[in-house]
Amino acid sequence: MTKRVFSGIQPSGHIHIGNYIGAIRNWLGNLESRDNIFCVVDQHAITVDYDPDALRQGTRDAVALYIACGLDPEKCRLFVQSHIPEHTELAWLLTCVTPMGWLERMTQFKDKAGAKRERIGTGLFTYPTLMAADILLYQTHEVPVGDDQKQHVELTRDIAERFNRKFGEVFVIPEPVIPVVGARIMGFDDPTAKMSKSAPGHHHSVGLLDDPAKARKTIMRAVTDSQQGIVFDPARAGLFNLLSIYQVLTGQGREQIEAHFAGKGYGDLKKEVAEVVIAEIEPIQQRYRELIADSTYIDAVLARSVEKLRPVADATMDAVRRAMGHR
Ligand code: ATP
Ligand code: LTN
Repeated sequence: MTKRVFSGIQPSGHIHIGNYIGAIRNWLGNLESRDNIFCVVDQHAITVDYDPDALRQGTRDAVALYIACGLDPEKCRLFVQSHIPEHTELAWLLTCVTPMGWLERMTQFKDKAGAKRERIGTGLFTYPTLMAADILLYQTHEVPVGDDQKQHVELTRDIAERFNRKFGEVFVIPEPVIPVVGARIMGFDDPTAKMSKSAPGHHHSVGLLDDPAKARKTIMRAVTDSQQGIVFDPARAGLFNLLSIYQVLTGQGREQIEAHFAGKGYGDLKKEVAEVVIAEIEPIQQRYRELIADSTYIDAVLARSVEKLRPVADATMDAVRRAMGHR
C-alpha cells in the first residue's frame, strides 16, 4: 500500500529557508514513492492579527512557490485548505473529543500567546485540533514537518486514538517525520530563537523570494561568537546554524565540511553559506516569477486537486458523522 503524506505551511508571511529546509525539501524527497498532499493552510493564518488582502495574495504566492520549489502538480495534490470546508467541520468535532489539558500543554501556544493571552482569539488555543483535522481528514500515514510541529502531530495521534477508542476505528494514526539535520533553523539575528515568518527584524531570516543581495547581507551579518575554529558544536548556536544550512544544501558530511573550513574564519564561512543559499533560491525565484504571471494555471492546479481530494474527504466525513451519531 502506498503511504499517504500530508503537510502544510501557513501563508502568514514570506516563506523562508527554515520552512524550505525543515519542511519543503523533505516533501520533495518522497514525491515518487508516496501519495502526497500539500496544503496552504489559510485558515491557520487567521489565528493571529492579519490583513485579508495580504492573506489572499500570500495564499496564491505560496501555491506558486510550492510549485517553483519542485512540487510538481502532476506528482502531488496542491490545494488551499479553505477550498475544502470539511477541515473546519472535522475540527469542531475533534475539539469536542480533545481535553483542555492536552491543548494547555502545547508549547507553541504559550510562546505565541505570551502576555496577550486575554485578548487573542480562541482559535490560537484550539488551532492544534484544526491541524489534527487537516491530517486525519485524508487518513494520513506520514506528516513531514520541522521540529516545532512535532508536538502537534503527536497530539493529533492522541486525538485520533481517543476518537477510535470512543467511536470505533475511523482514523489512520499518523506519524511525524522530522529531518535529522535542519529540523530547527535558527534566526540569523538571534541563534537562540527559531527562524520564523512572523518574527520582527530585517535581518532575521532569508525568504525564498528575497533579493540575493539582501540574502547575502543577512547571512554576512549573522550573529556568531568570538571563539575560533569552524566545527559542528551545538553549544555555539550561531555557528552550528550556519554549518547546518551549509550541510543540508551541499549534501556534504560534517567531517568533510570541517576539513574544508579548517584554518578559515567566520567571514569565509558566511560567504560560502551565502553562495549556496543564493544558488538554491535563484532558480526557485525564476520559476516563481513565471508561475505567478499565469493565474489560470494556478487556478486549474487548485481546482484539479480539490476534485481529486473531495472523494477522500467525503469518505472520512461520512464515517465520522455515522460514528458520532449525526447520521
Ligand atoms: P509563523 O511564524 O507564521 O508561525 P513559521 O515560520 O513558524 O511561521 P509555519 O508555517 O508555522 O512557519 O511552518 C511551516 C513548516 O515549516 C512546518 O513544518 C514547520 O515545522 C517548518 N518550520 C518552520 N520554521 C522552521 C525552522 N526555523 N526550521 C525548520 N523548520 C521550520
Ligand atoms: N501548524 C503547522 C502548519 C500546518 C500543518 C498542518 C502541518 C497546519 N496543518 C497539517 C502539517 C500537517 C505550522 O507549521 N504552523
